[in-house]
This record gives sequence, structure tokens and C-alpha cells, in this order.
Amino acid sequence: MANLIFPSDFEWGAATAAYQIEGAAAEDGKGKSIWDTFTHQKGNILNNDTGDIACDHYHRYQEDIALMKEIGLDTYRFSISWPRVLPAGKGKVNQKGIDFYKRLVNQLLEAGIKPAATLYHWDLPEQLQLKGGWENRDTIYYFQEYAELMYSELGDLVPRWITHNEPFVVSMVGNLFGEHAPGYQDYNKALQVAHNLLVSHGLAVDSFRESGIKGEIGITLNLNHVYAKTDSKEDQQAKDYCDAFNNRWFLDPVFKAKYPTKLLALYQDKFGGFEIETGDMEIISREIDFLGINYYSRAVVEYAEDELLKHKTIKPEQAIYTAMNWEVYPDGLRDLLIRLNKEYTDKEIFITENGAAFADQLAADGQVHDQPRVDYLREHFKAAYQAIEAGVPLAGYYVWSLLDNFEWAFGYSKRFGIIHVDYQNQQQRTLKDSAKMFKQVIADNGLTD
Ligand code: GBH
Repeated sequence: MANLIFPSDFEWGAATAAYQIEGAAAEDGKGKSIWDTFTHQKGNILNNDTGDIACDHYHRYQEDIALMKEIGLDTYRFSISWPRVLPAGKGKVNQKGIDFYKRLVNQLLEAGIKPAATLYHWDLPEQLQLKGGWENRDTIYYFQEYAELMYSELGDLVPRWITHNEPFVVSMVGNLFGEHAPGYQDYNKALQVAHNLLVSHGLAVDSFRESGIKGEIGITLNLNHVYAKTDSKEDQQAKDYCDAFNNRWFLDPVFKAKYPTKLLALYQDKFGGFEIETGDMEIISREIDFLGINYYSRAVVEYAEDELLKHKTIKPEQAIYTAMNWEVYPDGLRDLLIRLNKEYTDKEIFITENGAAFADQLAADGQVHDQPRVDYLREHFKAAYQAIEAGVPLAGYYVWSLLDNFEWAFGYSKRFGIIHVDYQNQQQRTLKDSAKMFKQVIADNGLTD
């Protein structure tokens, strides 16, 4: 019998993103996104995989909703492909794209599953990238118009909205590390992109309030709880820099209307800064209804004199690592939630993503015995429970991911799903052991420690 029981209104869900599962990349009038372009340039993605077909969810969404229902999900988080509904990013609407999301949302509601829609999970319309993408301030206003379109089309049906997924990854991984579309390695660009994303978030919140629709709106940040290798003053400084770069750069503007002072000064000194218009910080810090967090692992850092940000990440030995080489560290989720509640917000928090990639195999019995993922999820559920016990208003938990899918730079080589997808065999879906475990957790609204 389950002895760790969650609050009765706690919501259990799973998450996906449009480019990672939909496929139908050029169907029914969809425009190209920067990910279509990026994946078709050889060498960007492992095995030169693309999202052209992905899980073919665009055609199989009914089957996928039936599987969600079988697992017993309370809620499902998906993202809307901006170029599917606005092929050029602005202007002419693609009705067939709108219709797809209407069908999806209506069927979810019919199945008793609460839809949660993310407006931006990285697939910027290519036409907007040609005009400078997120670095161009105009994109902010096009995003707001796109958001308004979706509120008016789906606002009565979708009770939970997320403006952006992981502005850190969009700005830094896409424009500083160059591993994601659009593939730049330019600090100035990355900082301007981060700022513009945040302003666009605030404006999309404004439009949401003005629309008068009933639901709730928030933003999803990927947060990396940071630990110092030792108590030394240097390592503590390293931790502070790493936290400012990864976490506070986004948390502080959203909740405190300012950038971290020390890091902002360093950026201004080093790169001349980026453009912040009068009123931007007020826009960015508009009141939201909830904070979404994506948690996968922690960071452990030590002091590194030669680094711009005075730290480097170390990989603790004697730890378990996932197929992404990310350390399994459930306590970090608890610590992070407690910190957010203490330092940033009393609002509800949703874990909008948590999960792990492991080298799953379809076994001879036709099943997928993904014990490492079962263990990973159970330990993180327990950490979430502990945070609730400590008083954190954690309201729901979306597992990443519903399906194995296109894992960005790693293509199809990494499997995060609780449902196995056999890309070689007509996209056959199989519930993994982790999905069955999750089904039980949902049925019990809790688990046994
Ligand atoms: C998410 O991003 C995305 O929202 C989702 O689309 C994606 O499929 C999923 O996660 C899985 O990758 O190398 O140890 O320093 C995750 C973003 C950013 C996760 C940085 C881990 C650092 C790990 N992440 N990160 S480490």
C-alpha cells in the first residue's frame, strides 16, 4: 500500500514538444522552422536525424491520447508549432494547423485529460530567423500576436498555458554553445536573445490577461540546482557564478525585475551589454500564475580561474548517470523546490519536465523492462513528496516524456519515453515498465517509500 500520498488535487501528467513528436514537417501548409533548417544541414545532428517524421504524432494523436488515458494521466503538456499555425511567423493563418490543435485539445478533453499548451518549444518560423530571429526586437511582437491568435482559437479549451520552454536553452545552447538551432556561438547574440525572449514572455502574459480567458499562465525554466565541490571560498564563488548564469539570469528578471548585479556588470564590461528598453524589466516581471520547472540533474562545480564565469562543472564519481551522462540526483529536486519557494515565489510550482534517457531494449517478451527509469522516477517522486511536506505548493508533475522522440542534437539515439516507439516497425507504441509503474502511482495518488 502506498504510504506517501500526494494532495488530492495533485496533477500527474506527461510532456512532449511539437518538433520532437509531430512529424508531418511539410504537411497541410506548415511552414519551415529553424529546426527544419538546422536538422537538414549535415553534421548538426547525430546520424543526421531529422524531425520530418518523428513519432508521426500528427497522424497518430488519437492512438496517443488512448495511451495517455490508459496510463491515467490527469494532464498532458504539449507544444504548439508556431510555423504550423503561422507558416511565415506572422500574417496569414494556416487553418489546417489550427484545426490540428483543436482536434487534439478536444479529444484530450473528451478523454478527461487537462491540456497544457506551451507556445514556444524552440521551433521558430524560419522566415523570422531570416530577419534576425529572437535577436531582432520585432520577433517579440510577432510572438505576442501569435500568442493572441492561439488564445482566441484555443483559449476556452486550454486551462493552462506556458509561454516559453527553457529560455536558457534557447538563448545559450542555440546562440552561445551552437549545439541547437540556429547554431550560433556568439555571447552578444545569446544575451540579446535571452532578454528578448523574456520580454516576449511578459507581453504574452499581458495579452492573456486582456483576453479575459479563464485559464492560468506561467513560464517554464530549466533549473540546475548547483552545489559547490567544497566549502572553500573559491568554490562558493564558483557556485554563485554558475547559479547566476543558469538560474538567476532568468529567475531574477521574472520575479524581481532585475538581472543579477555582478553578472550583468561583468557582461557589460566584457561585451558592452545588450539592449534593455525602458519598461522592459516591468514587462518581464508581470505576475504569473505558476512557475514551471524542468529538472533533470544537478551541477557540482569548482573554482576555475581561467574561465570567464570562474567555474567548471565536475562529475562526481560513485554516482549513477543516465544515457545523457547526467547524474541521477533526486535530492536536488527537493532542494531546488524549497529554494524557489523560499527565495522567489509563493505561487504554485509545476514540475513541467522530469525524466531520463536510458538504453532501453524491446525484450523477447515484447516488453520494455526499463528498471533504471522506474527507479529514477520513483526517487524523484519521493523528492517531490518531501518538498510538499516541507511546505512547497507543488501542484503537479509532468514526466518527460510521454513517448520516445527526437532528442534534438542526439536525434533518435536517446530514449526518454515511458512509451517505447519502434521507429523501424510502423511506429509501434509499447508501454514500458515505467509507464505501468506510473499508472499505479497515479491510481494511488502516491507511492510506497
Ligand atoms: C529539456 O531540455 C527539453 O525541454 C526537452 O525538449 C528535451 O527533450 C529534454 O529536456 C531532454 O533533454 O551536461 O550535466 O551539465 C533539457 C535541458 C539543459 C538539461 C542543460 C541538462 C545540463 C546537463 N538541459 N543540462 S550537464
